[in-house]
Amino acid sequence: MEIAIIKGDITKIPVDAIVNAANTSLLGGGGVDGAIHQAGGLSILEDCQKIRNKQGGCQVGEAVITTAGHLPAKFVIHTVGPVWNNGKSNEETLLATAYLNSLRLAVENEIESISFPNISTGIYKFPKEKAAEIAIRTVKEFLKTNDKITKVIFVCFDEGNFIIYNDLLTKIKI
Ligand code: AR6
Repeated sequence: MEIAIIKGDITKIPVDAIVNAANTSLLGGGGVDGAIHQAGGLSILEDCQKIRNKQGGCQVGEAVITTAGHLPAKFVIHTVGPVWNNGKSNEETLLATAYLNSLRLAVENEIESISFPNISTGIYKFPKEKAAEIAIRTVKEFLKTNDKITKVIFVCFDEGNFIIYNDLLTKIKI
């Protein structure tokens, strides 16, 4: 089992499943969500619309799965991280749940490699260091008891997150 950290654009890195930092509407947006829909094409939005028709979107901390369209992946897993509210709205637990539910959905779909963006650390303003710690801890704990996923890639778009992840990856022991 391998955990890798890459600096770059998540839409360019081949994996079984790319995780998207979506919003509850599943209709796309800015940031990584915009990049994924733009690069993946309309088939992703069509799948999102089917999910909306069935269950009305995706709650914070939940995850849903769609085609990956033109992306170099089989699936996109859309999860919704919390908006940072000074730690007063259960944001830390909700962020961990977003990672966990994405990993569970990956296992259910026999996904072996999965890439994560730094969920909630852009438009949703979650403090980067705290978010990285939660992401790394949740993934490490999950991999300890699951051997179906063999590779997890944290894709950092900005230099700040890249430095934080590299610093924390070996420091966080489970
Ligand atoms: N590849 C990898 N990471 C990226 C890319 C990319 N192409 N583009 C941005 N990032 P954000 P959030 C990083 O704002 O904070 C959307 O409008 C970015 O540097 O995309 O969870 C949704 O529809 C940051 O570190 O997501 C929601 O409304 C990380 O991705 C809302 O934004 C997350 O930033 C979600 O906000």
